Formats: sequence, structure tokens, C-alpha cells
Amino acid sequence: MTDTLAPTVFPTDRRVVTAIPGPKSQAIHERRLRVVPSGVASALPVYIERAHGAIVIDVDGNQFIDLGSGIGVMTIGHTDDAVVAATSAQLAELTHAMFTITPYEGYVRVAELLAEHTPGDFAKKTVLLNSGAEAVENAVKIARKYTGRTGVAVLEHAYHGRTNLTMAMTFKAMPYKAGFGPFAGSVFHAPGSYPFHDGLSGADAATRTITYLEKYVGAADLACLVVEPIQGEGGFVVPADGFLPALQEWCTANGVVFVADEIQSGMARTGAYFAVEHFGVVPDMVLSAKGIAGGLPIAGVTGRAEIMDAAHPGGLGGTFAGNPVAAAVSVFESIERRGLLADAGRIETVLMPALLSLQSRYPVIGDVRGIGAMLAIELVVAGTKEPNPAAVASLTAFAAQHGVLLLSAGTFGNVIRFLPSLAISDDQLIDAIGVLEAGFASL
Ligand code: PLZ
Repeated sequence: MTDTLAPTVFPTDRRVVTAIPGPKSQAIHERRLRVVPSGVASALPVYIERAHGAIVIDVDGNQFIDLGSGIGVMTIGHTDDAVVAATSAQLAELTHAMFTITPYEGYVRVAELLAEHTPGDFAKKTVLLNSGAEAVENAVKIARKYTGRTGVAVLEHAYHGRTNLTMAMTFKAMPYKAGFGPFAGSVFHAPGSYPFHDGLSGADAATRTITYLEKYVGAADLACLVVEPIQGEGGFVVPADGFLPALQEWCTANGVVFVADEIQSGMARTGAYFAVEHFGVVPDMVLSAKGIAGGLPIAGVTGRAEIMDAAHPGGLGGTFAGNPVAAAVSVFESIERRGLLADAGRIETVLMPALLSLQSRYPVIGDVRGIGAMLAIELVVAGTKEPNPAAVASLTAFAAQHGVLLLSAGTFGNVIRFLPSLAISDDQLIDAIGVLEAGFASL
């Protein structure tokens, strides 16, 4: 391989060689502040130059172990060789044609792979889009057309995007919604299942959700219920057993399209292709984005053929939607070839006990949760369930200073989420855990 992006010898270790951010990052940052609006904030203004596997290197030469994967995008690793090869070859052949004008095979191939790997043994069809939010928008469009109804139900703590409709569907006001309204109507946030806080069984939480939808919204007006099987931005909230199956059953009984937003939880992150599989649920529609194309922008709405065909010819599309370069990437094939589903379990086996051990020593860790390579700790004021976002901020800053990229999450900003690439090695994970240990000791 002769590419310059992913040299065969790429550093695999953490190394901090300047202050964080370093002088070159600071210089670019000053330029950025003049030309990029402050609304586009960066959690850590170190400017990244290149990356491979689970290591990212900034312009000052600092090497970070990446536990965030660009929010769950680089699931098979940065500059994966197969991704680089497929996209380079495709670029030289065809960059754009516009599928709704003159189509190409790659789009069809992605739709076939999604039909094969999403749950459910029935005919499925897929529309491809550019971003997660656009997938959510299209799922709602199609569900409305199919049902002839308008209502959209979502859960508290949900995150579905930043467009006008998806802002309405996202739960948290700051920073996502504040001052950006008015929002799209007919969107309803129902209570969900958050075992650490509500202590409810899955059945009881589902009864609460369903009662809310029936009494406050009215099932007959609901087109769809959109649910993240494990909530992402909301703080890696894993619902209690039985919650999702009860919601699905209710949706089916009431003609409501059950949509799983797997944009963050999907594509092998939890050790199943889609997180919903852990809960024994088969959604009517599955939304994928982020990890689906190794960093290239593409998203999909995959659903029962009869639902997906409800939209009239010409009703769905978009200039760049299903772009051939992004569609040339087959993350599914890489996952199969490299056996990456098993790596989610390997990562959990290393990380989960380490987090539980930290919890036993640091009562500021209220909850440890998650599945596979989608784990989190919720930080509280010791001895209570009061959110402790200050501790999260200290820890993520400490980690950055020591060469580990850690992401926060949660409606109250008091969750640290771990979503490393499935390509991360045990050594890299253990090294990063050491930094986390030191961070807790320094709190
Ligand atoms: N649904 C479940 O996690 C994106 C947002 C980061 P887009 N989450 C990261 C940020 O601050 O913008 C996400 C998600 C779930 C939808 C989306 C939206 O996906 O590709 O960012 O539009």
C-alpha cells in the first residue's frame, strides 16, 4: 500500500510532547476564532493531523489514545486500510452521479448489506442520506406518509440531531435548542427507562411511557415512536429489561411505526450489529449513520419494504445522499473479515471490571453501565444521585493533558462515555485506564 494517510508503521502509543493544546494548535485556534463562529465549539481545541487505529496525532506531534472515536464513528479504527483502499479507488472512478438522476451499484450494495444485517426476517428497503439527523427526518417523513398520522413520540434524554425537526426531537435545551425555535410541532417527549434514577422495572417503566402516550398524545395520532436502544448523548442509558419489547408490542398493536435510532449504538459497537438485538426487539425501521462508512458521511433508513415504499416516487432523495465514495466503504465486510463483533466483548472484559473497581474506591462514581464498547460512568455528588458535571470536566481535562481523549455525555453533563474503536488493543486500553485512575486520584 502506497497511501500516505495510513503508513504501515504508525505509532500505537500515547505520547504528550507539548502543553495541551500545543503551540501549533493554539496558532490555528487563533485563526479559527476569526473565521469560524463561536457556536461551533470544540471540546478540546487540539488540531488533529492524522490518525490510525485508536491513535490520533495532533499538529504538535502529541499522540492521543482515542476513547471517543469522533463520537462513535471510527468503530473499525481510523484510516482503516480497507476504507482507504475502497475510497481511493472509488474517487478515481466516480465521485458523484446523483442516485436519483443516474444511479450506480454502490448504493444498491449498501442497501443489500443493511437489509442483511439489520434485525428482522422480512423484505427490507433502505434510503441513503448524508447524516444522522437526515436519516431521522426521513424516517419521520416515511412513517407519516405510511400511517397518514402526524405525531412523533420520542423519549426524555433523547438525542436525534440538530435540524429543525430533530432539534424538536432532541431533549436537552442547552446547547442544542436554546434560542433556536420555534420548533417543528407534533413531537412528544415521553418518560423512558433510566434504571439508576427511576429504579423501575422494564415493565413498570413501559407502562409509564405507554400511559403517557395514550393519555397525553393519543395512539391514533401517532405516526412513529423513535427510540435509541441505548441512549447516546443522553448518557449511555441502558433501559431496564423488558422496556423495549413492551414498547414494540404496544406500537405494533396500535399501528405506530417503531423506529430504532441506532446511529450511535449500532454498527457492532455493542457486540451485535445493532444494539436492539440485545433486547430481543425487531424494529420496523432502523437508522444507521456514524460508524457505517469508516468516517465518510452516509446514513441509512432501513425498514419494512411496505413501509419504505409508502413514499411516492421522487419523494425521497438529496444531492449527495448515498454518495458513491461513501457507499464504496463496506464496514460490514471489514467487521466480518476481522471478527470485530468479538472485539466489543473483549473491550468490555477489560474496561468494565476496571470501571467497577474505580467505583468501589471512588463514591463519586454513582453508576457504571453499558454493553460492549459502549460503556459509561455517571458521576454524582458522593453518597447522592446529584449530578456532578464538575468532576466530569476535571477528568476529561486531566485525560486530555495526559494523552487520552475522553467524551462526556448526559442531560446533566455528568457522564463519561467510553466508545473506543474496536481496533483498540488491550495495552492501549489498559494504558488509558491508568490515566483515568490517576485522574480520579487527583480529583
Ligand atoms: N441520533 C442517536 O447520536 C449524533 C452529535 C454530536 P448527525 N450524535 C452526535 C453533535 O454535537 O452534533 C446522533 C445520534 C443519534 C442522531 C444523531 C445525529 O446524527 O450525523 O450528527 O446528524
